[in-house]
Amino acid sequence: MVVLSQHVALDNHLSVIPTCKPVPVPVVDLTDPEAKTLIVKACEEFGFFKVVNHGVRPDLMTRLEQEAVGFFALPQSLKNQAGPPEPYGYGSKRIGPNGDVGWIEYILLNANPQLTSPKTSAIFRQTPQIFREAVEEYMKEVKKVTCKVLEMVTEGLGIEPRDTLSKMVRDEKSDSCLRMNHYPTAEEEVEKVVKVGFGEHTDPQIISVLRSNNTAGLQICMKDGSWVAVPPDHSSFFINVGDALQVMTNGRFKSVKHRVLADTRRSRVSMIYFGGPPLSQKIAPLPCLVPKQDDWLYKEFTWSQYKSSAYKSKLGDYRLGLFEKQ
Ligand code: GA4
Repeated sequence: MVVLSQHVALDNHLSVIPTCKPVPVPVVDLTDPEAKTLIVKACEEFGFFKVVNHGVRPDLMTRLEQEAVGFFALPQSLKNQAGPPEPYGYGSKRIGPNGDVGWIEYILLNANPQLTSPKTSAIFRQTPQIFREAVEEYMKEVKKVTCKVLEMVTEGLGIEPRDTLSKMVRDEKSDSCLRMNHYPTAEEEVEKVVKVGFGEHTDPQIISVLRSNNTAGLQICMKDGSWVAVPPDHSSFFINVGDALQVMTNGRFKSVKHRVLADTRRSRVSMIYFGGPPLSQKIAPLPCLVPKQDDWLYKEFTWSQYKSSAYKSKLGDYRLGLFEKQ
């Protein structure tokens, strides 16, 4: 990783001076017998790691990327028919309902096919059937990786049964979603600067699994508040701890703050699977990790309560604050 300077200009343009202090991104080989120990360590230290030997066929990743690129290349008027997102559908520049903006266009899909909204159907109306198939195949595979990682987490932490976390994502009512982001290039010469693509935030769900093309942009925030750039790697997945997992581990794992700074000379395409629990799932520190309720740092809440609270917040807000015990 490369440490970048801290100043972010208010007009959404950035001047970035790399200081090139290398920080190792933890890399976990999922076939390594030590993987579970390394995952726990990475979740404690960074809330973030890269996964190799994950078993997802590279052609599934590139196929979805190509289909997404094809969708984003459609005329704006066609894409707009699938938007604005509420929260699913096509979005451009606006992120969420509370005034956040970025140099980005995106598609947000609910992973549960039973919950397709009119906006999601509009996405697939504009594109050939193979886009829908690419999404479905990719989601099936990335969900397996998500569950495998979550089972390594439970094993590494000594939580029983080992599907305590993965069953929340495997549940047919799981509120997981897939986001496909396009950080476009700029046409105007004056626009050819680094811009905030996706402002700093933490992910509300349990765990997020990101794959991008080979264009840089993702940065994570370290415990000391410094930002580090994550070198892109189109054949690996990047995993980050979400707010719900921070709560269930009573703060032992940190939901990592991250952002995307878009270099407008190269387009970046990413797809992120957010592993979320069913809406009715109760989220609280896991009793096997923290038996005494007095030691809980968070109140118990349902995923549905957390999600509605998140949608009332701005991207950069500290959303867990409302759920902390005094
Ligand atoms: C951040 C993580 C996911 O991309 C997301 C985002 C969601 C949205 O874009 O609709 C939110 C954001 C994310 C957190 C706060 C709220 C909701 C935008 C926003 C301002 C899909 C999610 O689940 O939460």
